[in-house]
Amino acid sequence: MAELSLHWDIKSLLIEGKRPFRRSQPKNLRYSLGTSLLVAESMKRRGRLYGLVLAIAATVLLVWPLGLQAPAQQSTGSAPPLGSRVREYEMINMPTATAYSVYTANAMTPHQVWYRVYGGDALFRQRMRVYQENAGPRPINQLPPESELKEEITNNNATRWYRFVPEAGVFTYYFDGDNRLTASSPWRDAFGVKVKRTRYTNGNRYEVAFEDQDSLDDFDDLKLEVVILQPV
Ligand SMILES: [Ca+2]
Ligand SMILES: [Ca+2]
Repeated sequence: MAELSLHWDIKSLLIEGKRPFRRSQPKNLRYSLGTSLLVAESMKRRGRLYGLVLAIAATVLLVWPLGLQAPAQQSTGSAPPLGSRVREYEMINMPTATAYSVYTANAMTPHQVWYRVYGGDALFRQRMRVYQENAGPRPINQLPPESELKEEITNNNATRWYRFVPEAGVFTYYFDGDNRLTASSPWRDAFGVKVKRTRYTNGNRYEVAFEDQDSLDDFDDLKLEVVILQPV
C-alpha cells in the first residue's frame, strides 16, 4: 500500500512537478520519507545555489577585463582645440541624405573626431546615432552594422563635446539623424541634411543640420557640430 502510494506520488512529481508526501500518506511513512526527502531536496537546492554562484563568478571574470578597457569616447566640457581658421566653404544642401559621414585615409598623421549636439528647433522627437568604422565610406545613406554604433542621443538638447580616441589610417565616422512623431512611434530617417564646412590649420569643422519634414522647410531640427583634428 505504501509502496503503491509512493510510486503514485513520484509519478505525480514527474508529471506535475509537485512535491510528494504532502498528503494521502500513512502518517509515520510520510514523516520518515518526508524527512529524508527534505534533506535530499535541501542538498539539491544547495547544489543549485553553488552552481548559480559559480556561474555568476564566471560571468564576472569574463566581463571584468572588458569593463577595465578605456572607453571608446569621452565627454568633455572643453571645445576641440582648433587652430586658426583658414577657409569657410559654401553651405551644401543634400535633400535626399539621411546621414553625413566624415572620412580620412591618412595612415601617417593621427586624427581625432569630436562632436556634439548643439540644439534644434523641432516639433518631432530627434535622435542622433554615431558610428565609427575602420573602413572607407559606404554608398550614400548606407550605415555600418549596429556593432559599429558608438553613441545614441535621443533628443536634440545641447550636449557636451564627445571625443573619440585618436586613430590613424582609414576611418569613416557616420552621423545619422532620425526623428519620430510620438514617444511610441518608430524612428524614421531624416529627409535631408545641410552641411557647412570650415577648414582650420589643424583640421575641419562641420556644422550639420537635419530636416524632419519632407517639405524640407528649414533644416534646423537637429543640429550637430563635428570636428576632425589632424594633426591631433
Ligand atoms: Ca537613420
Ligand atoms: Ca524642419
